Amino acid sequence: MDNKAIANILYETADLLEIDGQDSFRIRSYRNAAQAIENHSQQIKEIISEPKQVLAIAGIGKGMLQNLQELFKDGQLAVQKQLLEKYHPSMLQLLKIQGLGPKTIALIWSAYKVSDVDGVEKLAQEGKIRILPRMGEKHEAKLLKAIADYRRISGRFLIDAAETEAEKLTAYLEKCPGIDKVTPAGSLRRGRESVGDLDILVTGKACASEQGRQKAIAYAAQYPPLMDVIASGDNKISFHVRSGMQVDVRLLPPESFGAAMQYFTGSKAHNVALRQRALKMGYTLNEYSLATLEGEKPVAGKTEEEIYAKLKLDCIPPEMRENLGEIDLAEKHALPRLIEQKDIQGDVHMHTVETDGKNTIEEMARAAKARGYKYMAITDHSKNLAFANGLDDKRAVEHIARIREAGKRIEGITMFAGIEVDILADGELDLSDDVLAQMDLVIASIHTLFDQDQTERLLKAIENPNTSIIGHPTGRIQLRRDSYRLDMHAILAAATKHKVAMELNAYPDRLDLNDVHLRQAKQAGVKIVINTDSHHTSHLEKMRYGVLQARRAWLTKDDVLNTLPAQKFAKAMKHAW
Ligand code: DGT
Ligand code: CA
Ligand code: CA
Ligand code: ZN
Repeated sequence: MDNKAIANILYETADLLEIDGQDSFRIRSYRNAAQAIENHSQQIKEIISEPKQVLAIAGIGKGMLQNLQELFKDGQLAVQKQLLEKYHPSMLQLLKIQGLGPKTIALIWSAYKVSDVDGVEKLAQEGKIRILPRMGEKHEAKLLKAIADYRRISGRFLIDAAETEAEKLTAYLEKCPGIDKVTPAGSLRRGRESVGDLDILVTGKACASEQGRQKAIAYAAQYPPLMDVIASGDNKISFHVRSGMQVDVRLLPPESFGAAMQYFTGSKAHNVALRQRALKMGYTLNEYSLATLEGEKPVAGKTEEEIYAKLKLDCIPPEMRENLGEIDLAEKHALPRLIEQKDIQGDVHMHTVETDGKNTIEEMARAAKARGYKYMAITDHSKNLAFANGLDDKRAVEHIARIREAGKRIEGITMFAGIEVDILADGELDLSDDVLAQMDLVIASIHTLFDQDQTERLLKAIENPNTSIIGHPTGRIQLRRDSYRLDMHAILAAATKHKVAMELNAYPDRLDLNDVHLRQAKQAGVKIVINTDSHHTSHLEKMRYGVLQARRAWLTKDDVLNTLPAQKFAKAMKHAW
């Protein structure tokens, strides 16, 4: 259980206590502890056995320490469990609806004893919400819209959330006797930016007999975060976990594991194309094996590699399996050598306590160095972002001096002084040319006025000779806010002309440019920089989601500037590549 997971449980418990009408002091103690843990740089799991260290965290007292100890011992909190039993686990889903807080949920519960999304929607449709105290027609209409929005996005989860769920469930299933391999397949394995449901494949000798499978399925049904079973069969169980995510667990005998990996990794389009190829070659392909058409004699099934090999194909990386021409390339032994995490030499978009980051220059530098990077850049916000305490010219110059000074002190990593400067309404940059020219690199980003078409603004920013990179170029926040309007072709053409790089923001809720845009960029000859946009040392590891996205777009090392050595990279930031 990492700090984020602990914080989530504490936040949820606080919400449930509020629904239950408990005293505000107690509720606040849970929220404060959640916030402290979320922002704590050290993992609680590493210090839980040393109470003094846990108590040293501001916002955590003796009572909360006991809660944390219980959480690590039992995997859950008794108080939370009791409250979920008293109301219903579906309460947690209601809390995820925008604008529907614990107070309103408590009100609805006390009047109608309803605690699920469908039920609340029905009440609103029947005009039964508006008649509650402090509510009205406006509230009711807003609630209906919020439920519709929730439905639209709640079907999907961000890749990091899906990965965390998959890791927890995998660790649990691996402990089942007779199971020796548990692997996620589906869209998660293909590295998609969001995931609909989890597909978990399980194999081992337990999967070879009916009795063994029954035991394994019964074991899976005991998974503590399981909320409700959707379906359960001889070799499959589907259920929801507490986050609302659906999980499909499938049991396969070892001789079919490769065929199942291939089939359930997908995509569907890739599978259809592959099956057609198999048929042409006199085979049939399904989730159990590749077999001869005549006599149905299996010729491959244990591993994916042998299936692709029998079909006379190089093994295709999961991120490429979308039927976009990858099968032709595999046949010609011409698959690209996709970029890998180890190719990344530096991370050049991150914030510090000087604006809205949580760590100092020094802490960020040491964390980047610990990841093995050769270089990094500090790029705090500019003054237009007032709520983030953005830098004006004077503070920016002082900050550059501090970054350069830290760079001298910290050996083994090159530190670039940069800025994430706001692109203003008219496309001008938020700091003076003279200050921007002193930077090693300048990331220009849009953070305001999302409703208008951004093409002119971005073109103007690209033409500014100080701009090195356009940050998170579409402005989308996945599952919350769509991209602003922009003419991507025009922007990419200008970026090529002015040798301005485009960012692939690796932070899981951004991940823009997306795969389609990245392919367009490559075609237009635009170079990419993959950055985490870290606001905390713990965010630096999000780099791998950016790398996955780049792989989905078939990018190689040569397409990405922060695979270059430091000196060459520095030149590229001044339009020389
Ligand atoms: P998701 O869950 O929406 O993020 O996307 P996937 O790709 O994980 O899709 P899912 O969970 O419906 O199915 C997992 C894989 O199973 C899918 O990628 C390919 C395979 N599959 C599912 N349905 C079919 C089908 O009708 N035909 C074929 N050939 N494969 C299928
Ligand atoms: Ca899936
Ligand atoms: Ca599925
Ligand atoms: Zn930004």
